[in-house]
Amino acid sequence: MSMTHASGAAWARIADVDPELWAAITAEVDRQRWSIELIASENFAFAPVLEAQGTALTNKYAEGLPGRRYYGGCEFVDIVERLAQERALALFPGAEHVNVQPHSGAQANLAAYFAVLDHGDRILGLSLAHGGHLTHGSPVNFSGKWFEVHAYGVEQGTERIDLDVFARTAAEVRPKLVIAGASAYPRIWDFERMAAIAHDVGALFLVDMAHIAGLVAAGVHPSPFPHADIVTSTTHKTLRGPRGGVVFCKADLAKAVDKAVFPGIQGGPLMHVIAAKAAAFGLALTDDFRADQRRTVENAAVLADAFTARGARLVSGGTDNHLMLVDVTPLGVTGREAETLLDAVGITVNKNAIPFDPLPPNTASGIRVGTPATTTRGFGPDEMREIARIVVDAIEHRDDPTAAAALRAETRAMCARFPLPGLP
Ligand code: DSN
Repeated sequence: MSMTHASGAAWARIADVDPELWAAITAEVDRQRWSIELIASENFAFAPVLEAQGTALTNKYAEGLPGRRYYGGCEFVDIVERLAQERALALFPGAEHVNVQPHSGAQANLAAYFAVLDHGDRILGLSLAHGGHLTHGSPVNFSGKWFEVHAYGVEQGTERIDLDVFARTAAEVRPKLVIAGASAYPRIWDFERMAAIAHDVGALFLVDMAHIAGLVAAGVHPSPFPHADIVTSTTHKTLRGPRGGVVFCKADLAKAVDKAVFPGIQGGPLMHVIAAKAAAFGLALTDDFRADQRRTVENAAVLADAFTARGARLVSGGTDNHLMLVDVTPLGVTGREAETLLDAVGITVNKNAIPFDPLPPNTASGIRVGTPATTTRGFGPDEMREIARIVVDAIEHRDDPTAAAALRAETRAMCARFPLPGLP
C-alpha cells in the first residue's frame, strides 16, 4: 500500500479486512491524483475536513440543537456544532442566523421551502436550461411537483440575466419566493437589486450560493447578505468543506428554518460532518483561503481567454467567476463527445446544455469548465493556457490515437508537478 494518511492506522485496516473495497477507494484516489479536475462544482477538501469525517463523532445521535438535544451525552458535539455556527456567521458578515445541519444542498433548499412555503405556492427561479438547479423548480424534482413554478432566464444574444426583464417577470408572476443562484451561470449576480425587486412584489428572496460560497466568503463576488431573507449553500464546492449543506436566514425566520431542518425534513445530524464544516469554515476565514479564491477567478479568466483564442465560443463571451460554459459545437463536436474525448486524455468535465441549446440535455452543445479544483491543487495561469491547448487539441485531433496518447502523457506530467491537496 503506497498511501498513508494522518489517520493511517484506520485506513490500513480497511486494506486488511476488505481489500475489494480498499481497491476501489485507492483507485478513485489515483484517478483524482492523475487527472485534471475541471468539474466546476468539485474541489479538494482541506486535510482537517477529511480527518474530521473519519472520527467517532459519526457514532453520536444529537437530534435537536446545541443545549436542546433529545439525547444524552451531547456535551462535546454541542461544542462542535457551536463552533461550526460561530465560524459560519463570522465568514459571512451580515448573516443573522445559521443552521449547519442540512445533509446536502438539496436538503438545505428543501428545508428553506418547508420553512416558508405551502404546497401550491408560486416560486420564481432561474430555468434549469439556462443554468439553474434542479431544486429551483425542475418538474422532475420535489420543487417542481409541490409548487407552482415560474422561471426567468438569460436573454438571447447576451446570454445574461437582464434585471429589467426579471423585474417585469416578477411583477407578472407575483411569486411568494424568488430564488437566485445557479449551477452554470458564469456572471456576477446583483443580489441587492434582485432582493429589492423580489421585496417590491411581496416575495421573499432566497439565494442559493452553493457554487460561489467561497468567492463570497473571500469578497470576490458580491455577498447576498444582508439582502436575502434566506441563503442556502453546499459546503464542498468552492468552500472546500465536507459534502453537505447549510442554511442562513434573517433572525425572524430562525425558528421556522430550524424547525424545518429538524424535525421537518431530517433526523439526527451528521456530527462528524458538522465537525468537518467547522474545520472548513475556520480555514475559510484565513488570508490563504481568500488568496486562493482570488486565484480561482483569475485562473478562470485566463482559461476563458485561452479557449476563445483557440476558436471555442464561450457562453456570454467569458466569465466573472469560477466557471465558464464552452460551446464546443464550433469545434465540430457535441458536449457529450467532448466529455468523452477529454476523459481519454485525463481531463474531467461535464457536458452541459447552453442557453437555447438546440441539442437535448444528454447530448448538449457545451461543456462546463471550472477552476476551483485545479487552483486548489496549485495550478496557475501557465497551466490554464496549457489546459486550453490540450482540450482543444484533444477535440481537433479526435481521430488520432497517437495524438491522444501524447496529450494524456502531458496531463500526467502536469499532475505529477502538483500533489493532491489534502493527502500526503
Ligand atoms: N450537482 C451540482 C453541480 O454540479 O453543480 C449542483 O448541485
